[in-house]
Amino acid sequence: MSMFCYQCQEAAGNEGCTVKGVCGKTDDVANLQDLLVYLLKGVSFYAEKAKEVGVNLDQKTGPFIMKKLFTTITNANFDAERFEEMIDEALELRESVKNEFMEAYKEKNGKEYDGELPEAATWTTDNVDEYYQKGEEVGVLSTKDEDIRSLRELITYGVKGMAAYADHAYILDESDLDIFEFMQRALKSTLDDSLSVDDLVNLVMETGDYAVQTMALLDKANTENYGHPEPTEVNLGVNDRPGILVSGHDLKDLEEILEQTKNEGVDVYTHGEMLPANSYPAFKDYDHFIGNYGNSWWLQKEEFDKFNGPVLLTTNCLVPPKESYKDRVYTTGSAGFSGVSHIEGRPEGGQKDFSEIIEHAKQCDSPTELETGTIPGGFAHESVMGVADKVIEAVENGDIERFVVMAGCDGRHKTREYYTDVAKELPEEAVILTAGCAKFRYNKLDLGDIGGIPRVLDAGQCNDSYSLVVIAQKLAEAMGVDDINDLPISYDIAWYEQKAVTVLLALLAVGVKGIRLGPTLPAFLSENVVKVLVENFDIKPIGEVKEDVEKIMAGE
Ligand code: SF4
Ligand code: SF3
Repeated sequence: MSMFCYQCQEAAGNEGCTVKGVCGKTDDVANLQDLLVYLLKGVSFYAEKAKEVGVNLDQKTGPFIMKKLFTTITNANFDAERFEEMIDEALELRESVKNEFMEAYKEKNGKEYDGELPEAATWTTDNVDEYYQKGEEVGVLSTKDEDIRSLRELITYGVKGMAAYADHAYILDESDLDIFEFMQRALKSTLDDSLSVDDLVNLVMETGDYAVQTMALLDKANTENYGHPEPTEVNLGVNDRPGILVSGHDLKDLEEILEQTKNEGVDVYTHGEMLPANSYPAFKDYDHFIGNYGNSWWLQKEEFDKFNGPVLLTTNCLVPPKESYKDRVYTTGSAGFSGVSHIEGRPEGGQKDFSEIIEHAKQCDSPTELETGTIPGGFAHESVMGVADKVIEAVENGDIERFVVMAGCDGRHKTREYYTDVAKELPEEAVILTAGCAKFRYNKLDLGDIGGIPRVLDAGQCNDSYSLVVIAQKLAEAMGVDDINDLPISYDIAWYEQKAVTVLLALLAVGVKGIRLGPTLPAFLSENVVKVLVENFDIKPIGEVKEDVEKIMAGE
């Protein structure tokens, strides 16, 4: 076995990728990612120990841990060289926080620290070649007990998704030291052999609480910077000028691309998870912001080929590019791929320099049209609550019988046709609430509306699942319902990568019960951990379409 990864829904055989990732991740990159995460746990160890002797290093360690964790989520970064550099940096930072802790300890206690140190806090080498071997040793399977391993990984993946959302907020100048503190405490806890299954279950629940806090922070950052999303008909067609296609989740990158392409004779389009950007007031002012091109991430091989111009991946999900368009792919931020141009970070107080992409676009043909027409978007909490009276009236007079939350991710597997079929099978009295790229399985079906309310209400990106929580809470308040589980809302969630794990834990944290999860339950959940989730939260796997729809409509 040369690697082991089971962090996403497409893990080989729903057990784990052991030779190469289904996502395209090589064993080298997988092992380097495992070593990086291990060292981040070592950094977290010292940062948390330092607090015990009165030194808070979170400003220094928090952002570092957040940014590096983000690069290890599925389909973000495939570049071994970048991981080698990040490991160098992690070793350097760990050394520096170790020294700060040791000095503070000595000063406070009048003697050298002689407590235990986990290996993640001590292992080091000068030889880059050893990174690969070490990564293989310290990965997922290094925890032997299956339940402890399952809980440690569940926590780690929840924190990875949290890191991604926290980073988006951070880029927009919103941060919260509590979140950094929790991320470190959680990572440090995964090194602690004295913690029981119960301790770790409690930490899983706490991860959910902090997931809610992080998503709320990002919601604040997005809406304060770009306004509240408003109901919008998003154009699916193309113009006849060359274009730049922006994918991923980073709104700041999109903003800077739009600014830098003004009057350049180049248009800008969104792909995948960037689609919701079309509904933000701040971006609507740009005449050369044309609309959305294509569908969800896994279709990029065909769609990027046809786009003809440069494509910028601001985050996941990147599929290893085909030679036919590889020279037109650019990455930035957490994203990376060996041999693909990477746009460097933002200088203090300045903008990223996208001139290379803009000049490239000018040499390209305009995009080949894939489709025409529009799709509705922009139904985040503010716009849905703006029509709350109408919604409540429709519920009270029976026009709306049920809301079905179908948020989450999309993926390659044929089994995901389930979500298209459920959308088609749901009766006309059901409204789908969605967020994340899961929506591409049904957002172009013509499902009509209920008294002007579209039957697919798209709140935005996966992080905007927070909006769906706010909508549920506000509806409960307006309808005088104490428990959100008493609302006519069901949850039929699709997951793929670790941000969906974060979203799932957030939903559990706000008390949602009876979630259907598919297309498969995570490979990283052991039988006993599944039992805990079933007993406490009535989580269930998806079943047959017709039967599930009947149960959903019956509130089961
Ligand atoms: Fe396999 Fe998913 Fe890990 Fe990629 S991220 S190696 S597909 S489990
Ligand atoms: Fe999609 Fe990757 Fe998860 Fe943000 S873009 S939802 S899969």
